[in-house]
Amino acid sequence: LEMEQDLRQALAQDQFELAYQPIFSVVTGALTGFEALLRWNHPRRGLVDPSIFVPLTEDSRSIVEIGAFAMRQAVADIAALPGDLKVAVNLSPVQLAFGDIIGTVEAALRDSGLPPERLECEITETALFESEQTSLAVLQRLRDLGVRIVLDDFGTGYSSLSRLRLLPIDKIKIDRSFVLDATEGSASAAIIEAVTVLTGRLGIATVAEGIETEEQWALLARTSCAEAQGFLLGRPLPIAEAAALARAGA
Ligand code: G
Ligand code: G
Ligand code: MN
Ligand code: NA
Repeated sequence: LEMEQDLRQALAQDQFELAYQPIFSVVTGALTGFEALLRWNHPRRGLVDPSIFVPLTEDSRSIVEIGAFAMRQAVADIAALPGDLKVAVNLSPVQLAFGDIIGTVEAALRDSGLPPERLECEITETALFESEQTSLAVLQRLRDLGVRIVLDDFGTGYSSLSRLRLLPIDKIKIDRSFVLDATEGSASAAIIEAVTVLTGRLGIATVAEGIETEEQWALLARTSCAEAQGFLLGRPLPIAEAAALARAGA
């Protein structure tokens, strides 16, 4: 309750910031972009993790305004970097249902000059299935702008592979639970391999998350997965450090 009260002033008091986790090409090892991750810099508690405060902001619907801030900031930050790096921004289903996400994205792209194809909107599989009709219509309109749609945490929800072709998505992010168990010859490794082949046939790209060991990275290189992120490759970084990484790769 105390946290909910504090959250009400957090946006006005500039307490939100973004961390940028680098994403790399599995094939070339080159930096391809960043996932923007929200952080709440609480005056007494310090950095509060989104898994704790995002659900609270969804209940009060303040995620609509906070999410709009994150979208504008992330798009502006990445547009200012050298090269043609992409930025992935997480969207709450509450933003799809109640906010003017289309207007927010249009304004963010217009004000920053970022080409729409360099913006990826991540939505979790579970969220998509919960409020399907509204979400699908909004995702389709985002896609009409030229923005890419990524299905986050893929494999943890009600994934039906055959339904993939019906969803307006460009990429799936293979959940870290598969990567965690992906040792040579494991079932998880077989699933990653099969999913990347199948999505490839459907024209859907793949990114794997949660790469923590050299073994997982090497194993991924033998699948058709195009991109990867994880603590082995790079932690979420403040924008200044993300910019340094971008300049080094440019
Ligand atoms: O950064 P971390 O791994 O702690 O993120 C935890 C969760 O918070 C992830 O599921 C991530 O998708 C979510 N998250 C991070 N940033 C945002 C954001 O800007 N908006 C929404 N809706 N969720 C976010
Ligand atoms: O649900 P979503 O994919 O948006 O969550 C992203 C979260 O995953 C971020 O909070 C980030 O800190 C976390 N994350 C990124 N890489 C790794 C990793 O290699 N291992 C673990 N355990 N978490 C990771
Ligand atoms: Mn994500
Ligand atoms: Na995820």
